[in-house]
Amino acid sequence: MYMKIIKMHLLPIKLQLKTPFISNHETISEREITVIGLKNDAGIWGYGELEAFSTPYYTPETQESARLIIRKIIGPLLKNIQINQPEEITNIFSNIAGNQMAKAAVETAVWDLFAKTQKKTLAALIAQKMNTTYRQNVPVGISIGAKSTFTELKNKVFSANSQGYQRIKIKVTSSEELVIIKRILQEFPNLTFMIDANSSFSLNTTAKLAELAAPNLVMIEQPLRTTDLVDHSRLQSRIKTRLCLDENIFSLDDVKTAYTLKSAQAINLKIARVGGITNSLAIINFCWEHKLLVWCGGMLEAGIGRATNLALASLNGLNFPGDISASSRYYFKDVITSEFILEHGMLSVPVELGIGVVLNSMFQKALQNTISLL
Ligand code: OSB
Ligand code: MG
Repeated sequence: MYMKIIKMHLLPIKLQLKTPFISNHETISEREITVIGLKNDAGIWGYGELEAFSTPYYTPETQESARLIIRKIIGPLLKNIQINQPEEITNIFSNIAGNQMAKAAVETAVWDLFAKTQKKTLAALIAQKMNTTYRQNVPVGISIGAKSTFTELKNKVFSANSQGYQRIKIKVTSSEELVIIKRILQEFPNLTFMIDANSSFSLNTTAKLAELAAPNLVMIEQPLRTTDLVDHSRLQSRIKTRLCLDENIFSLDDVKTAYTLKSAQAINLKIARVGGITNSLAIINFCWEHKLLVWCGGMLEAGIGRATNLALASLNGLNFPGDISASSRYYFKDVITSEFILEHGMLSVPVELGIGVVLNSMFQKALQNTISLL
């Protein structure tokens, strides 16, 4: 039994963040996403979310560049093909260098569509592909933007903890901020912290990072340059705290290189950054085999991307709570009809088929009114 994709629609949407999100790369106040809608020959819709940012600071792609690639290159590859399994899509796209987020936007929509044709949730389908089980309630953490004073940060940490988030990630943009981080780690000895430098440090920061080691600091994410794995390896050999990689991981090959060089002990896995779910599952398998820790990251997704992440994060065997906060943390108005609500530090996986969320009627209408690119 195979399916054909007969329509592909793209809908760019801008969402206002409740509070600007500050990282070393940029300050984001408005999140632009693109919803991808695929319709198969049985009239079923699958949805994906294009997660590139408007600017090429976090990764090389942008919303506009990725939409161009989807329209001109990826869309035509879907024409008149028969799909038996969602993994086939990754092979169909394999001649396209890079452009992981463009590929992932379409590939995740195919997974959603496929799960719906199989009358399964995406979470159940992924668990089945991985020969393991999944959780109905997924432990999650929060990522707090950078550049707070000690008092501001203390209040944010207090608030995140009282909402129930199971671990707190703090963004840092310079080594000076580590003084504040150190005080926060001491102030909350019973909470679990990560820091994420988004490439703002260099090996000159080694001594300060070594001093930061504490039982409640479980990892330092992406301390060094986005293109580096060698200096990360040097840094990892000189400090006690485990390193985690984000920006330099675009593929399983990158994970293998990082593992071989001992550049990190953990991987922040983002479906969008590695080109989709099939690649994500291959990376998780590699990490499990080689005892690299792996967990599901986030990048300010709207409802469709959040639901897709949650399906992946529901897999039993991911090692840390995901960067998947409640819907209410980010946007005044999301693109889906339901809301992800935090309960006891967990989000529950939708029980409806596929990603289990529905585009709200205004956006669904707007999406269908765009011209199909197939
Ligand atoms: O580095 O993990 C990151 C957001 C945008 C871009 C990069 C990152 C992040 C986050 C936020 O840390 C995670 C989230 O809550 O979506
Ligand atoms: Mg990061």
